[in-house]
Amino acid sequence: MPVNVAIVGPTGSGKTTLFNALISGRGADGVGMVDVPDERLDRLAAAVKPLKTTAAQVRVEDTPPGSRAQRVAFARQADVLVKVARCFGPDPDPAAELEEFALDLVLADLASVERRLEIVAKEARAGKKDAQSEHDVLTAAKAHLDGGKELRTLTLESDQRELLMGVFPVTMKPAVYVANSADQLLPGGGEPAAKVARLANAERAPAIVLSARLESELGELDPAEQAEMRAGYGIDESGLGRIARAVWEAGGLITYFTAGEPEVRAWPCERDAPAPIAAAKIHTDFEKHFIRAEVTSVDELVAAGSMDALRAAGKLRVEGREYRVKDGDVVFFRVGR
Ligand SMILES: Nc1nc2c(ncn2[C@@H]2O[C@H](COP(=O)(O)OP(=O)(O)OP(=O)(O)O)[C@@H](O)[C@H]2O)c(=O)[nH]1
Ligand SMILES: [Mg+2]
Repeated sequence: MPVNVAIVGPTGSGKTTLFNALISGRGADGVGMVDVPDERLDRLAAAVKPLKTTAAQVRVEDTPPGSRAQRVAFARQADVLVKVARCFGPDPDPAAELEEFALDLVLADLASVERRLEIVAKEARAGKKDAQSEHDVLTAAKAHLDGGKELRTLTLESDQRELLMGVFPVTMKPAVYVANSADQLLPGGGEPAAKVARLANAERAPAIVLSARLESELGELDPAEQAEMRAGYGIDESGLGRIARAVWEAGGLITYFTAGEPEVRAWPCERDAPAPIAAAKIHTDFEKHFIRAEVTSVDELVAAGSMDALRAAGKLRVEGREYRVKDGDVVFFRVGR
């Protein structure tokens, strides 16, 4: 399943420009599927020469025009938020604009938390099991939101987190910050981008500096021209590549690979997922029928040329149900039926 990314942020910050640059023509009506660039996948494909190569995908969606409430509702359905801030044009004040935008999300969460709190308060008085601990978490969340802060910055134990997830808070979603910078301030982005970075650091979220307009212009060029023009701006990777890596980091994702002759493929997976859960990304039945995982690395596979060659040489590691699949693993899942 693709990762769902919503492009959100203040009005006129360049969301649609960035969206168009990211999808470069492969999408419509504000929704596009994007292949995540990954040099490891390219190396695997070059070594294995499969019939088909399939990249990990993100589903990118642009904020549709609408009211503030509609914009909040839109942000709710995403896995990861990409928050675009205006760092170009006259008097950019990205910190103030991002805070104002965040406030809409904070108010929406406050409403959900307060609604739930009313119910849980009654349950707690009636002595219902677990109601008191939920009441405590909601009260802490309410105080945090009352202070104008997003729930992402509230420190919680994992069981408390779980309880709070019950109200589907939008300010707890992982976020990536994009400082949409004026060309002449690239690659660093200057003072406006520094403000965005400070906001992002405060909540340990990744921040990226790019120019959405430049990225969309680059999309028109062939790869060699793109690379040359990027180098002229001191940029060494596409905006898409950098955003994808940040989305993976913020969303707690890793990529593992499968490498057969029919298909070489990259699979997004939650970090620290046990092997059967990782296998279920390929097919839901794989979780139940999981027998073992045969594991190697991209470099080993590229050197050997195929999984079969590694297996014959006894160089595939055999791992069981408890194994946590790692970023960059190349895996063959043995499943029963
Ligand atoms: N100089 C410069 N202008 C940009 C850049 N990105 C967007 N713009 C301009 O900013 C204006 C708004 O861009 P949009 O992409 O429509 O912004 P938006 O966030 O989608 O706007 P809304 O959907 O109305 O909230 C347009 O005139 C863009 O051309 C950029 O990187 N540099
Ligand atoms: Mg727009």
